[in-house]
Amino acid sequence: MATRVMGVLNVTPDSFSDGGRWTDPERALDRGLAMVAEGADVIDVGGESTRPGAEPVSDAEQCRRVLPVVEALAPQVRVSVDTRSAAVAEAAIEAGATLVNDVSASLWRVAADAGSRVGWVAMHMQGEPATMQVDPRYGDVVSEVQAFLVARARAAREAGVGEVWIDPGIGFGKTLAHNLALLAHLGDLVATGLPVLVGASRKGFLGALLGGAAVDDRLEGSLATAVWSARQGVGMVRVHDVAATVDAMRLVGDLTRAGSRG
Ligand code: PMM
Repeated sequence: MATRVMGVLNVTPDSFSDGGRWTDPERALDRGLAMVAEGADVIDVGGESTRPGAEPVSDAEQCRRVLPVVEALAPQVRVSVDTRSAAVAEAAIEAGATLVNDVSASLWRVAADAGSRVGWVAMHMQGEPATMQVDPRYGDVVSEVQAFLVARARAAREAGVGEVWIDPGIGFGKTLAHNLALLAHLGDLVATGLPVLVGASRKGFLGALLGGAAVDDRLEGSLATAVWSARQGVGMVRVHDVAATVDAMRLVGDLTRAGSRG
């Protein structure tokens, strides 16, 4: 199946890439609809930045930021809510979200209680955003992340969640080498049979690999990573640059089909 595209919509003053740009609900709605027109399958609405060093945001403030946007977008497109808070996830589901994008991998009961129309994304993170990049360590990052995600997915399935995604959490308590190892071995995650989500768009490791490129100058790296992920069998990529990602993935998909003679 074709890899789906999740468009990032951070309704925050301080996210590393789009922070402060979509804090007005009307502008956020316009941005969400523009990403739908560009080919996004899901819009991921978040009210708390989880960039390295970020401080937690209260439930009330997250709700104030995300609920109007979720409510306005949900009739037009599938909406996910990017939160670590059960209360915010519940309120967003009430407002129309049907996917809980959970960087804490702990909210599966919220999805289970919401019934079969709501899915759950379990993302791996070592530590907490405030300190996760200080000194991340693993024995074998690929097998540790995979074991964690498979265990969380099993717990969610047992609780009754029908749709469970796993995400290696690029940049969440990981060095450059950890991120590269996880991306190089995405096939291992895909081989679990669980649908895999990857969010690498504009992240810091791309800046490092691209000679210190600033956040807005990481498009080539973001596209290369999205295409790579799709070719490894990843089911969804979480991106800021939807139109360019859709084009790049379609082009490589066409090439792949043209090259298969079977
Ligand atoms: N990355 C960010 C936020 N939420 N959710 C998932 N599932 N996977 C990710 O990699 C991920 C995420 C941080 O990026 P942002 O500040 O651009 O939203």
